[in-house]
Amino acid sequence: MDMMSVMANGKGLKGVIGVPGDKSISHRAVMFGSIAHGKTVIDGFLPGEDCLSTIECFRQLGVKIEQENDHVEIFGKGIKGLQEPNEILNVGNSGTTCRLLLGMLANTPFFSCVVGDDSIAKRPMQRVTEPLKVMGAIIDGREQGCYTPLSIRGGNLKGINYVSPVASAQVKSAVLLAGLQAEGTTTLTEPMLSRDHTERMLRAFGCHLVADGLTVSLEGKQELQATHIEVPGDLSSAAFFLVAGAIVPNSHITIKKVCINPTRTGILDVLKEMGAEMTISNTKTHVSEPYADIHIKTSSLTGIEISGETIPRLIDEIPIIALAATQAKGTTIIKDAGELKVKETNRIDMVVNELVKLGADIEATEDGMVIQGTTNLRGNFVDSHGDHRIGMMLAIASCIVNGETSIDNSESVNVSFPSFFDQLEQLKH
Ligand code: SPQ
Repeated sequence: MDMMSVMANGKGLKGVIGVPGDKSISHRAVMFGSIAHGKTVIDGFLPGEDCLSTIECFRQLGVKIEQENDHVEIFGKGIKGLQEPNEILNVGNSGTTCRLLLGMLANTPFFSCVVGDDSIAKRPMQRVTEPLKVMGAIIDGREQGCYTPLSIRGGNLKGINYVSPVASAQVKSAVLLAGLQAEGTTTLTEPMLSRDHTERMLRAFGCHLVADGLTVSLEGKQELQATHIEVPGDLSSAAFFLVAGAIVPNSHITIKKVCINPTRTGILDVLKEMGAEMTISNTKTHVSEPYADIHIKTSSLTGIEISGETIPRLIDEIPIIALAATQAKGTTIIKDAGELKVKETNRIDMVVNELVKLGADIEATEDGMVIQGTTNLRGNFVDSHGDHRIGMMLAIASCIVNGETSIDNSESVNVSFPSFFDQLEQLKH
């Protein structure tokens, strides 16, 4: 358990940086490359713990994968090239690995067991095991297959017309990946649009699918063909430095090549609405994912309400938005975000508990939080509770507090952003 002590230096954060590759895209590039025919090359891969868990699981399924930093080569032999694993597949802390892997294993005519860490054991898996069972997969596990450890025997699936009760990219992706090899058509409709990296990347691997509003549909028995994926920077990682740039006095930060897929850019809309002075330039597209450079400087922020369809577009950024709200004039209300309770931690409770320790005026509600600004935060002992996004939010908070902040379990940042503390230091000089 690492303890990190951070102090504000009063000089502001300045510089031009890049952030590591997008986590959602990195996972999918490894997974789709593993079931495609031929050699898939990934550049800009995120070598964080979550994506390395995905690589390890597919190696155990018999796929040859070579990885050096952000360069990955995958020698795929199609979905039928996957082999029954000898050992239990361990997804570590990664919900994406767990749920998308289950969707793929629903296709494979062999037996697998999936486990993860203590956090994964608390996250609901029924949201994917239920539709996969309806399609024909044989799944069991703790509490009737709702929680890990899970066992799965796949194969002989039938397409499904599934109306998902949650706006979740992991549910959508698991069902589509199962549908890829099923008999007939698979259609999924979600209540609000979740991130669409699976749809974009499946097309890049040669799959035909139809996306129309909230409904996605594909025919079964499709084979994927290897391709080259360049992963743009992760906006969810950039978000920590964007908020830092806005709230730390005397700051100017430019972040290069950040993914600006519209299903992920809720944070940019919210920062603009709060009054952040931010510009977006050099917009380009690679394998249907748009990316751009984002510049932000110290800004005067105002509280706003964040709710409804915006929530899935910024769900992972709510911890850092809550910190921004402590420095915004007036009230910020975050609603319709009950999904935060089933992330790596209960992120409503964790954000509120830890920010209260720093002196924030913040209250939890049933499906979000209410924050009054502006408050002068003060240093204290805080804890990431093993949640990477809480750890990084607290590290940015420590740049504006009076006094020293000690963050327990700070190593959790390695899940999605191993170079986070080094890059934060770089911006301080
Ligand atoms: O992979 P994991 O652990 O679920 O990661 C998180 C995160 O904060 O990094 C959530 F805890 O991101 C999810 C995100 O919340 C990644 C993801 C994806 O890549 O498909 C989708 C979102 O979850 P959901 O519930 O919409 O499927």
